[in-house]
Amino acid sequence: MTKNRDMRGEGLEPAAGNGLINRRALLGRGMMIAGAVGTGLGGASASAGAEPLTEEPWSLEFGDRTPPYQVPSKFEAKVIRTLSNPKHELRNSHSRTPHHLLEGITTPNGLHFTINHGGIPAIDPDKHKLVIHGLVKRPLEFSVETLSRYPMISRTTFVECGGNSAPMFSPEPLQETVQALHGLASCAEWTGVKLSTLLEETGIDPRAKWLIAEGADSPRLSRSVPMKKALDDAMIALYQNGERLMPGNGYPVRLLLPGYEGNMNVKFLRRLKLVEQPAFSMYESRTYAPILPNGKAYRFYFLQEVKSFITFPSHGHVLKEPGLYEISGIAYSGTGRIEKVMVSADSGQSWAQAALQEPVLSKAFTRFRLPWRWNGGPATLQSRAWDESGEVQPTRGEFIVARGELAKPPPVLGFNNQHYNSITSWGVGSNGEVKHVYV
Ligand SMILES: Nc1nc2c(c(=O)[nH]1)N[C@H]1C(S)=C(S)[C@@H](COP(=O)(O)O)O[C@H]1N2
Ligand SMILES: [Mo]
Repeated sequence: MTKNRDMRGEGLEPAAGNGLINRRALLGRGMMIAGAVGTGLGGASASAGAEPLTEEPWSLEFGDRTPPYQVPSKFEAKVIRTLSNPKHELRNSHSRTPHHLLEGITTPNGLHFTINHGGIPAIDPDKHKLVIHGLVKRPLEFSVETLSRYPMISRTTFVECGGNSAPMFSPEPLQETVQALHGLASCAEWTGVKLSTLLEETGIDPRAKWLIAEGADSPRLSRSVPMKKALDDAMIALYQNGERLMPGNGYPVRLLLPGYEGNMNVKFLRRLKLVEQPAFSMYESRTYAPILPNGKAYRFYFLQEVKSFITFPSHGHVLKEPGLYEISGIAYSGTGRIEKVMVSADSGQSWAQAALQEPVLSKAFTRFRLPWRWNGGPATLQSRAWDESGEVQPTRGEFIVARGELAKPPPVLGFNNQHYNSITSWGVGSNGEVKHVYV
């Protein structure tokens, strides 16, 4: 906590020159962003005499039918996930969340990112079973129906792939959207049964220190989870934002480990085996054991550490004219709540504290906002987050020294391109275009 207080940044309130506006200074002032209606002046004067259109450019005939399950407006057709394997070749498939086109903290189910290493299995929930066995007093088999009869909880939490933001290891900043850079993280309200509730039913042999979670998809993806996490906030999720899990997100049952590496959140969950030693499965020992510049590798890297990025404005957006904009972005930490987000518009020379939108939930996306007056000149926008444990997002300089850039050629075994949680910088040009830059 002392560390946190030191880094609080008193005295870092809006500095002169960078155009960041203290929220309080805005209260009581008109913002005058809307164009005046019908005055023909094109300015931002009060729109006295403004009237709605009398003839809409769309048909006023009786409108469309009401579908049993509604989907977004056809005018939102660009708000979609990007796919790494659109031809469905027999390899892994990623779909990425379009953060630059979304708001708030909830990722709609159709836009939640997915990674599936062996396609999406078509599991009949009436036939699916979850078995808990190994070092337990009573091995038990649960159907989806019996699981649904235990006391449930809902929890809003993010899931993030350990490989999210891997393009940030590139020695040159890639001109990509926040979707391409950071789209392997999403946040939803998950509902299900606490794993500790089920472990009370089976009983735990005191020798059990780990459990091995296994999926019912073709790779039988499996990961080792410390018992401490299993008994803390691990959850067997059945619902996602109020409806049953999406097929790509683990239907009908998934393991949810709030704040832990995406890969450990085993989907299509069929088995939990309590054991004394971790399994050292392929995904934990090869794929998700990042190699460091000194040649050593992490044995386990469970935590998704404190991170933030600006979603507006970001690459792909164009600012039409100088004036007032709201910088908006997402911050999160696998450790707990977000404590503070600082924003800079001048490459980190001065910083202002962003407003955190309520609710600020533990291990969930937190929306931050800060008004910014763009004067039409070049600006470099950055965000930096602190969590309640006092951890702070490292600067890019600090991060690259510790973790390295992408090796050329890439290493044969393992990757040094995981768990990037440093700062993202967006350069706004005088033409209003936004570039990805390194500072
Ligand atoms: N059974 C199974 N579980 C899995 C996977 C998988 O392919 N099969 N992918 C993992 C990976 S790599 C990640 S990052 C997360 C992604 O969760 P999501 O697809 O719900 O976003 O699920 C993990 N759980
Ligand atoms: Mo992942």
